[in-house]
Amino acid sequence: MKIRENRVLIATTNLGKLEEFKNILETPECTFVGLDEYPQVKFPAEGQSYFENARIKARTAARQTGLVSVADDSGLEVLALGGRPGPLSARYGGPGLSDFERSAYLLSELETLGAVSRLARFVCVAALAIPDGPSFTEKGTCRGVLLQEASGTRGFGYDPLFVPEGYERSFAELSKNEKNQISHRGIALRAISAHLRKESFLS
Ligand code: ITT
Repeated sequence: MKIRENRVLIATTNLGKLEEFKNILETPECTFVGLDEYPQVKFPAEGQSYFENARIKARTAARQTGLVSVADDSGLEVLALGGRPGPLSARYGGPGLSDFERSAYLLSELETLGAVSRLARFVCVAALAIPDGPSFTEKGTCRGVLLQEASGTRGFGYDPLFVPEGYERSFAELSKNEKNQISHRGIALRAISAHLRKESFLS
């Protein structure tokens, strides 16, 4: 199986993720393109598990474009909330909320519960799909604690709330490279990159 023109489609509608995918996967052998070049791709509704969702996103994009495609399904798991919001992170608190409003909703929920523990982790399952070929999935996690209030302006989603273990700054206060070195997405995508670089996939 050869990668056509070495083009690899990053199948995400989340611009924060897209930028991280490009930085983490960057390799001279491949040209990475986004869904802006393939607006016709239609994704089915998401299921309940990271693995199922990631595989479906990558396989759907590969089938509909004929390109090798990568995607992820990710989320924030909060110990005091029994692992919520988890795979529902993007929609937590209801549709139409901004990242800031979603984070505020999560904080207010912890406050209402009087939660003592602030432990949380990010989870990312990344998937690589080869058209008419195999798929691969890889998981990455990053443990940390949640702040009492948002801090920092970089990144996306819940980044301003999350301080990774061993750090005193939130993901939104770290540089892109610092975050990508230790993040759930960095870990999962570097493992996916190893599959992508396998000689048999490159022309
Ligand atoms: P695509 O399905 O199009 O990729 P999405 O944002 O809907 O976009 P997910 O269903 O995987 O993707 O939801 C992941 C959500 O988890 C994301 O929207 C954020 O709210 C949160 N999240 C995941 N990784 C994150 C990170 O690195 N920093 C902050 N929040 C993150």
